Amino acid sequence: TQSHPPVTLANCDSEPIHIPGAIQPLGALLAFDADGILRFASENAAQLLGSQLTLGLACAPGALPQALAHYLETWLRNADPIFDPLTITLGATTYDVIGHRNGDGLTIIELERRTEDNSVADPALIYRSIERVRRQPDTKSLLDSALREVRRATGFDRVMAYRFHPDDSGEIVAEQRHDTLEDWVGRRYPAGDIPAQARRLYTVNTLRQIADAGYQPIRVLGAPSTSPRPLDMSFSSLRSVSPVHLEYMANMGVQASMSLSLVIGGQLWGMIACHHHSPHPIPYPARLACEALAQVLSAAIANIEGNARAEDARRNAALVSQLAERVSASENVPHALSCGPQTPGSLIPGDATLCLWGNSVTVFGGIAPRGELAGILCALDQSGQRLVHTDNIARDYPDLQTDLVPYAGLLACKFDPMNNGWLIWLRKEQIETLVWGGKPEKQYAVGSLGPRLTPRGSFEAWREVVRNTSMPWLPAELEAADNLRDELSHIATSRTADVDRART
Ligand code: BLA
Repeated sequence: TQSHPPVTLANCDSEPIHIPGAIQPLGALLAFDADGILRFASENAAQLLGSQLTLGLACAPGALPQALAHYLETWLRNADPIFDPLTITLGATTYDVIGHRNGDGLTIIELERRTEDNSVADPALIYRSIERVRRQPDTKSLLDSALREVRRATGFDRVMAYRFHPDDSGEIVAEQRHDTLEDWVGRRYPAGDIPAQARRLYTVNTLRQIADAGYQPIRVLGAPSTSPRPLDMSFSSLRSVSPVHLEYMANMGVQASMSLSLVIGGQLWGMIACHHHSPHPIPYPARLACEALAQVLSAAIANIEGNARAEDARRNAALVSQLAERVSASENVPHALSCGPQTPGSLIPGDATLCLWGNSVTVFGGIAPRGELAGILCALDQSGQRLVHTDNIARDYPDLQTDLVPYAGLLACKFDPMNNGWLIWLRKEQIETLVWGGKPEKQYAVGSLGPRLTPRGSFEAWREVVRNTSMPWLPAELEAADNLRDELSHIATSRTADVDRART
């Protein structure tokens, strides 16, 4: 019997999708080295060009159409990584000539058959689309507007905004769709649906299409050489896609897709993902228009989110210094914190906010937990962290669960060790219903590629009720707590020093 290596998520993450050795049959591919030697060609290239091509040699004079030969000659010599656009006509067919240099310094030239030519790529229309998107005031309307424009330019059945969560799972946050299709907004998909190497590639190559998921790949052959290195197709438009992903599309009932990356601060923030239920090639100029739109959209989201973060940080800083002033003007720390309209509870939203000072407990808002606060904090102090926080007490501090009833989330910090001074914020359970696009468990199977994780067979909505968790403590909230702790502990330290000086 044959023994298979254990199936792990690594099977999925390690598929080398940048070197598939094949293209989608929408055209042909040629790759030349710096000396103009043809190193790789798709099996259909000679036939498409109607000429003889020999791997390992420069193209014979006349082997390439004149415009293409000229293009090749120009770009072999030009170091500019952004090649000019070109279209050529061979017989009755128009091709977009799409050139780039790959990571190994090879010049890759792809000829992509131009399907029907609509006028979406009219510069005036592109400008109008971009202008419509750019004027939206918030992320939601930006996304809605961009999806409308992408759908108008491409005619896809469904155009979705897919946003990544911190754990790399994703959620459909907006969509434009054909009337007959189900509403998918709010559906979640596990991280493994877009494995790590694909997310990495999509961060740098921001546009891809699968014109017909039922295609027969065309092999890309390499010149015989002493060190055969596969062709790096990371930035190729015709790159043949992962068979696992094609299986996924088939399971979803999707025949064609296109996706555009939304990259913010070098990170994949999300994608615009498009579906069609029949083959649906998008002409190259229309894809470029969509890509320009996605870049404007990413910049606009970055701007809005950056402004919101800066505004929150300003508000929090003002509040922290106001609280610190009150505390430094008073001997009674808990009273100083609670005596104004603004308390530590105003800094971070929660269901209860408390201060422990010596043995006294002050409640700024809400009700104290069931157990004795000093004992709870003493147990938390063992961790030695500056900030203790969890959105799932039952999971992270099971021994404290009954003492902390009725709360599920806790954020605590010690600001004065001499006086056992603590601040603590508490949040109640927030029962969350996640609607997954299919049950998110991995299925193990031995397929044609050996043992691996296969995509889900069913994409029927599957509900998971998440218990015992509170709203998460956001990075900005943790920072606000840390800033307040910092100010209060400075005050406490200088008071201790004053007391020490008075004694000596
Ligand atoms: C790629 N997975 C993708 C892509 C999307 C998704 C959008 C980009 C390619 C494209 O544009 O079609 C995921 N598509 C989705 C999701 C929705 C959608 C979440 O429409 C929701 C509506 N996928 C799996 C498993 C594996 C896997 C288990 O589910 C691996 C074992 C792999 N997905 C996988 C791979 C790619 C991919 C390898 C890269 C495809 C490529 O670019 O070659």
